[in-house]
Amino acid sequence: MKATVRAHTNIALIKYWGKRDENLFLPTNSSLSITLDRFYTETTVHFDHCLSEDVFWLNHVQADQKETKKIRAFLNKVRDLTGEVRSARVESVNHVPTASGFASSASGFAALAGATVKASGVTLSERELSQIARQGSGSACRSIFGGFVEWQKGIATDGSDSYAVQLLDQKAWDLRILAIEVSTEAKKVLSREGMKRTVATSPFYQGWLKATEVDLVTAKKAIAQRSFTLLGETLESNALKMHATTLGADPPFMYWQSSTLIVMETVQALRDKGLEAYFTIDAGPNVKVICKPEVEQKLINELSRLDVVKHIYPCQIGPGLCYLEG
Ligand code: 2P0
Repeated sequence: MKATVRAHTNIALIKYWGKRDENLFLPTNSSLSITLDRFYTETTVHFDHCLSEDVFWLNHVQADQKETKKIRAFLNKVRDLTGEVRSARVESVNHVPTASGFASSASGFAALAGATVKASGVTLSERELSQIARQGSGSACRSIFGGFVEWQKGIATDGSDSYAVQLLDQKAWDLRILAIEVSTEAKKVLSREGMKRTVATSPFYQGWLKATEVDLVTAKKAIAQRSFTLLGETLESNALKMHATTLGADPPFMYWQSSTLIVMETVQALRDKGLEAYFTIDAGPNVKVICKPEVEQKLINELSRLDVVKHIYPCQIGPGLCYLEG
């Protein structure tokens, strides 16, 4: 059996930063994201009794042992659940700009979860799919859904209550996201390692956990009320707090570059002049700027004047999993 699924990337407005269980990918805090229309992964999974082991092709090239091992470990988790015994050929294509630093693990594991389950001939709820995708990469559990999505951390030790839920669908609130590329260099500290080090060593981590709980409540209220200012202030402050924890880690690290700071300062200066927009930053130097549709073009014009800006990708809010033919 064969299935092809498309899943879109997401960006967190309230960040996932830290695990309480690394094997099950259980987070220490709940997070909230929007799914993007622009960047996605398409994955085909074909279970074939002629194959003696799983094979993985990424962007039309056969992946190395290390990458294939990660995919195989994930397929094993799904096989345990569905009873599938055959090996699979997995073909994934990332429609994320090459080496842009925009993460594709969320869309990658969401698409893989959807295609593997479908190809096994099993029907699961979106909630169950979210729990499976989570075990490939935490943020992937949010990419099962479109629109505004909350990943509820849960408290159970087996992960049964840690999954994403949709807060608003794709069309409910038209906000725009500018993905601002300032660097295409590979990051020095991968997010998985970065969050682990922060949890273990940063004296600011307990403060982060407390504050982010409050931020989540505020962000959900802002979304329910469609209050852009409240949401923007909350998401910007939450991103800054996440990055503050990395400065306290041992050894300390920082995802920002000078170009990152220039974009951040410019967004704040434009806001002071009445162009309302807010930034967020993930585990890398690139910046995402959130705004309303009516200021999008003006903001693009202003930000593209900066020498440090290599590329701007305008995005809208995107859909959840799409099942494709073939
Ligand atoms: C997020 N990040 O909420 C946060 C903000 C990075 C900064 O989710 O170890 O690739 O695979 O669960 O999902 C990146 O972490 O980490 C991430 P794993 P993942 O989007």
